[in-house]
Amino acid sequence: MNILILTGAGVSAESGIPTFRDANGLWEGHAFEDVATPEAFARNPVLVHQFYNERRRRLQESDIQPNAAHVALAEFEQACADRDDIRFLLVTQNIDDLHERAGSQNVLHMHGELLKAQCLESLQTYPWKDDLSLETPHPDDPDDESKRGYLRPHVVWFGEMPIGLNQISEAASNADLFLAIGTSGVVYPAAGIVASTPHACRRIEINLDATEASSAFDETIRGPASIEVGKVLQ
Ligand code: BJW
Repeated sequence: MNILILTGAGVSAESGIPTFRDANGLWEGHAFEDVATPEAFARNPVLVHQFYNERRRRLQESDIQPNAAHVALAEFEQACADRDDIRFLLVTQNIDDLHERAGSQNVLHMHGELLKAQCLESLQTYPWKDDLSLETPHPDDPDDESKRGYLRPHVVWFGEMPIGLNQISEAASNADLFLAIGTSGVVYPAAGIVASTPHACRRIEINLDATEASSAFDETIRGPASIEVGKVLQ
């Protein structure tokens, strides 16, 4: 049995991390064109760094912790690992590390990771907990003044290619069970995964509300991820 799970911002909402498109969501205070495109970063890197610096700091505050949905997914992964007849892939659009903190071992972050920085020149990524700025020394060459400010947040902006698409596409086309949790289904290619699962696949959506993608699912469960994920995976 092949199981593919896709999570979105809704899975981390109950941990205190704002979603994008809900009331009080991240895009309410910012036009995404100003902070989440390569053009925005080229135009105003200070603003973009500030936006991600604030989110990186917030993610590391002590009240931000995995919730019961993250824990249920980690426990399910562990249960699958003990069985030869189940293949399991967890794909997240989230850039937080709450799946890992809950114990998930193998998470595909298709939109990148907030706690990593990427060198603009080599594309090499580095674990990163601190603020980034145009003055940040390059980790490979901290004394080279001319190589300051070469790091960007390791996140996938609009117009950029998401990470791991071949693996995701292979998992989708072989899936027997596809579960989408807490995602609005408006951002592609993630929103298109459900349509690329085979006819016989069982497709379940867990979300507080109906989404643009709901009609593509066989079952839609309305409720908070922290309660519904554990019930479905029991
Ligand atoms: C709960 C809950 C609780 C709340 N319990 N539920 C026209 C048509 C088709 C595509 C395009 C188009 N024009 C442009 C495009 C492409 C574009 C796109 O999709 N745009 C659309 C907006 C139209 N996509 C791209 O550019 C992507 N790249 C690309 O396409 O490359 C080319 C290519 C790819 C493949 C093949 C060939 C070519 C890149 C997209 C990158 C997205 N980046 C962001 C920012 C990442 C960094 C950051 O965090 O700042 O990723 S945008 C943002 O949206 C973030 C998220 O991962 C992503 C999805 O959001 P998500 O997770 O769904 O959150 P919300 O807020 O939207 O929804 C939360 C949901 O949870 C809601 O439904 C709530 O109800 C629910 N919820 N609490 C359960 N407790």
